[in-house]
Amino acid sequence: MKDSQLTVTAYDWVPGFAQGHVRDLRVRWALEEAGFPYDVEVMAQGTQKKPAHLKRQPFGQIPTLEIDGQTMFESGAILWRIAEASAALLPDDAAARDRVLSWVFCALNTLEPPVGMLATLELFVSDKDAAARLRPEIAAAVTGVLERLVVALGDKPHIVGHFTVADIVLTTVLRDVPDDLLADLPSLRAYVDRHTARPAFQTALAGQMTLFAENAAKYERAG
Ligand SMILES: N[C@@H](CCC(=O)N[C@@H](CS)C(=O)NCC(=O)O)C(=O)O
Repeated sequence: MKDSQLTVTAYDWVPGFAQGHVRDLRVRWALEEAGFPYDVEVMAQGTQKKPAHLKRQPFGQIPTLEIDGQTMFESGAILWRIAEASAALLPDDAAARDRVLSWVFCALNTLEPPVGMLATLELFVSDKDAAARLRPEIAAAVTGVLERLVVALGDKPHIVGHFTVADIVLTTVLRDVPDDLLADLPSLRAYVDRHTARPAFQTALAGQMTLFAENAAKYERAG
């Protein structure tokens, strides 16, 4: 994969609340950690729902990763594909790899759904009274899974042995948890800070944010 032609899709701009949180970040971060060179295909807002993109991503979303002309979608699948090609992201030991795979699925299937539900409630539900009424219940569901994660992580720096792809997925999900819910869980706050301090994360984040800064004027003009 190191010598493959790799192209990740990214938006040219998103609203402020989503900046630094769009899922091409995960892919860029994994590629940076692996040391695999890649191009970025910058997509103007709206083009994600056009037939050309729907052919490669059936739901009109990003990210996709093109690998030597073959396109993959779903950030979890893409990250696993990258990890399988990089010793920087997966341990050699088969049992440890299985634990990493379990944690990747856990991040996407157990943690991300309630975190995403909370974000939907806070950002997209137009009935603000209904959102405020429902928030405590959804927040409790998020806290419930986070408290189990605290126990599983214990005082380890990474979720399985050394740094792996599971830490990338977990960190990107935890970054979407509102501050008030992480405030009482210092080990998770420290976990996020430890991983987002990595140079590969910082490079990936800068790559995403630079595009938004470059294209902001175009969208602000459009109102
Ligand atoms: N499960 C998908 C979710 C992808 C997703 O939700 N992508 C968002 C950006 S983070 C998107 O492109 N949404 C459609 C849009 O903004 O029009 C994945 O992990 O790849």
